[in-house]
Amino acid sequence: MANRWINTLKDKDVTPEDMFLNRRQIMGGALAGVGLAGMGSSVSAAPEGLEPNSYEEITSYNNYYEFGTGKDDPARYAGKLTTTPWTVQIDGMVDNPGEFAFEDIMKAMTIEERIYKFRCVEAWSMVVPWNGFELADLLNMAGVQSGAKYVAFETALRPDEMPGVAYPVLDWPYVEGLRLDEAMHPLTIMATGIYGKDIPNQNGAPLRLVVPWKYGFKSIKSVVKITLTDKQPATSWNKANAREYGFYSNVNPEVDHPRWSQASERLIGGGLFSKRVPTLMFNGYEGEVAGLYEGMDLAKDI
Ligand SMILES: Nc1nc2c(c(=O)[nH]1)N[C@H]1C(S)=C(S)[C@@H](COP(=O)(O)O)O[C@H]1N2
Ligand SMILES: [Mo]
Repeated sequence: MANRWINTLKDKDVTPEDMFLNRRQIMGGALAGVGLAGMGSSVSAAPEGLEPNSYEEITSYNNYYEFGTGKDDPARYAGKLTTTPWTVQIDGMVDNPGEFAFEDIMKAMTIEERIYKFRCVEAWSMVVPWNGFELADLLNMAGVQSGAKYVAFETALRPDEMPGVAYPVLDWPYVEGLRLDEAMHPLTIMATGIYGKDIPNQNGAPLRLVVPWKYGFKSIKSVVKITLTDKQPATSWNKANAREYGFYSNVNPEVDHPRWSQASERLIGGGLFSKRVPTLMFNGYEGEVAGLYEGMDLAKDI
């Protein structure tokens, strides 16, 4: 599958900046004291007291309802998911639509490590060292047309490999969406690895969205389709319960879930010493992303 836009980036000149950006690691400004602004000049380390979770923790406590609703179901059952070959269809309002092989996307993209806090709407969180590429790079290669305003995502639907889809917990396939400016934000990545290894099936192999300032369910796994559109896309959890789950779903300690508080969260890990910490606005990425929502009422546009 040769495609013009895939080849274009592969052949581009590598500048010293690219080399630096390959190594950059980002934590939220409020967490690391270094945000996007600091990115050009220094590489931030994980802040004291907020070490990345272990590989074991990140890959054994999961939400991936296509494999069951228990936290250990994905690790148990997602091994059945066939991830090679894998293609991603990119369509809608783009100049270069097509069905792209995962390996070709990987060859074209710059893979970096991003250490992000990950906050589930269920009020638990982890710190994950992802490997991946900026979604903006992929969208730019697809050539986003001027009328596009949103990006819709879809997960694979394989009844033979996914025991959970036999149950109508959600309206399968799992779908998600972002506003175009959110999708193009440099913090928004497609993750393809964890701790430098290929991302395990239970975490969304071979590629999944990661939007660190939003509740975890926005970070849709095992993506097979990306569609540029001028209409706000439907999203799985919003379809399931619009009162509890909005389109934006930005992490916000001041807006509680109708059934529980979002003011604090349980940091996974540490066994008995697993601690509760205050939840930060936009999960600690307020400095980077608050501007996207200027003028919006975040208590209303949940
Ligand atoms: N396709 C799909 N994507 C999904 C989910 C899912 O059930 N199906 N769960 C979401 C939820 S609720 C969370 S918290 C994260 C969990 O990601 P992790 O298991 O890598 O921590 O994936 C999100 N992406
Ligand atoms: Mo979640």
